[in-house]
Amino acid sequence: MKSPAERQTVASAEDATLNLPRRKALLALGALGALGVAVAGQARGAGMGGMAGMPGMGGMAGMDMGQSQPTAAAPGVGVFSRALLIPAELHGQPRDGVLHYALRMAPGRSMLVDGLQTATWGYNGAVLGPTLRVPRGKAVQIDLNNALDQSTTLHWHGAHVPGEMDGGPQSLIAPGGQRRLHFTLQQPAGSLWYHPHPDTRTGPHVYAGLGGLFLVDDPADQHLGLPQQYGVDDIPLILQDRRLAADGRLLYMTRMMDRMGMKGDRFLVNGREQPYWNAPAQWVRLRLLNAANARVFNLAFADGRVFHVVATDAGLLPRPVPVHSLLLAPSERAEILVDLRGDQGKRLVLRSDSGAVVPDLSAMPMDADSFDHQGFDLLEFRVGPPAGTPARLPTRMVDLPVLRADAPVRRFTLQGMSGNMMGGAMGGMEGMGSMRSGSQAMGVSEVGPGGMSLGVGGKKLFSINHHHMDMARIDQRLRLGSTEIWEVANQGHMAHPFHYHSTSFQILSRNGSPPPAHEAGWKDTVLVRRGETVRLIAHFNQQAGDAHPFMFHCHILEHEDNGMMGQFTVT
Ligand SMILES: [Cu+2]
Repeated sequence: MKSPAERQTVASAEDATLNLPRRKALLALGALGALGVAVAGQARGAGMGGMAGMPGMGGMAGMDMGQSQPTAAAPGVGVFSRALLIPAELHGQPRDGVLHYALRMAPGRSMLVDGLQTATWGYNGAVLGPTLRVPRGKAVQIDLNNALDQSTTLHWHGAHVPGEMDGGPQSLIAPGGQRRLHFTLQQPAGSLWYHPHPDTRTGPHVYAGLGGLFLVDDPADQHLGLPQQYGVDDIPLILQDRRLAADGRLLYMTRMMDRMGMKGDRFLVNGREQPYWNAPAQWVRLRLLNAANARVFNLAFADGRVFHVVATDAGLLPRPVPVHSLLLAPSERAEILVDLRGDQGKRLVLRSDSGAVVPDLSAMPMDADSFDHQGFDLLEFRVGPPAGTPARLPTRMVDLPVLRADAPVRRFTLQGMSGNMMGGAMGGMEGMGSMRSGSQAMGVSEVGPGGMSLGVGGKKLFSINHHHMDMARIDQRLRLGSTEIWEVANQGHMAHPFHYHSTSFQILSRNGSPPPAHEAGWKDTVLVRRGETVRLIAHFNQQAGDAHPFMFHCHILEHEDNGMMGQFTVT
């Protein structure tokens, strides 16, 4: 068996030799693919299809609001020219009974797309970050170091930590600044993640490349027989989309419809476009993270095979749930088991069957692009011989406690962008190219990596309970130790992934019915479809005062950055 490092070396050598002829063919295919998409959009224009068919909107799909920036050709069909990268694991260094970790945010250069250099930001590297392994019940110390040219924060998404350690918008780290965190996690094993959370700038900071996985490990779960050889049969898949200029620069908020949520036409897994994975012919565990700013993935295998959901956002399910497809909204995670025992020598493709779900998720043409209406490939499995100790599919995993509320139901309503707001939003886009003065004079950069726009966050476009985010206002005050039901009703025309900090919840109901079995576990993000009302229950045992409150917000980052967030204390 090769170590992950050796496998990576082999992959690089293959890249160097394989890619040239393949790339040329794909560029040609890409141009054809783009043409096909445009035609399909027009054909569907009479219904809910692409904007190309909307009166007066025909030219908008290709319209850049700032500089004229031709984008690189973008096939939805898999490229599969380079091997999947597995993020390095970061285990804490034990010292004085505490596990020590260090993360440094810094600029770098990455080859997200084969053959193109892209300026990006990353943690301890050029893009994304290492996979932190944090054992349950162990004291940790984490040193953060900001080597970027602007302020940011680092939030532990899904972690049960106090407000002061949570990395919310109040916890800014200045350029060149540092911050030391201490906490001990007392929560089930789960696949959490970390990402920036500055007020009005979370979207561009994540888009620039910042984000990584953060696994809570619990020895109690290691006897279940689940695949747990990291990088061999237990692999993280960080799913994202990006739009690039022809010269490789990241394009952010350059089109009118980006305001509804930034979506790209290049599909990345662990920071590489549509890679392949040399998978072993055995049960494999995929830790899926939707780290896209706005796009919902409807994951499925091209051959339609069944796979088994074993974990939701923040913990294992009572038992595996077989499915043919799995909806994953921004910031949701799932762990799935796939049986590759009979597939040696075969190639399989993991893709998003987006078109199957778009009617549930959006009603307006601006909400969905051609990839939402059709689908796209993500990762090719090249199944080779088994490796290491084969694992199995467990029959039972964990017991979930039944929570009982001890406070009145707390109600939230979600409002999307209305027709008249749209006009305002578009007005806002026009000024984008010229808003580069202000804080630049104070030595704080107003652009992202490679000159990437930071967008126009801070507009009052999306709201919760008809309030827009205000750092100076506490929206909800909770009692420490309480167990509360939160009811979230979507009054808008598109689906919103609702997330709150400091705890994990269980979904009690969707429109009055129990959630599907694959959602009946610990979660921290829930997709609320248009017209839907969900009820969630959680225990609040982490403290947060007015200086460092917790956030509740939509996890479409451009919605969060433009008002769809609120603050709560737990005291
Ligand atoms: Cu939203």
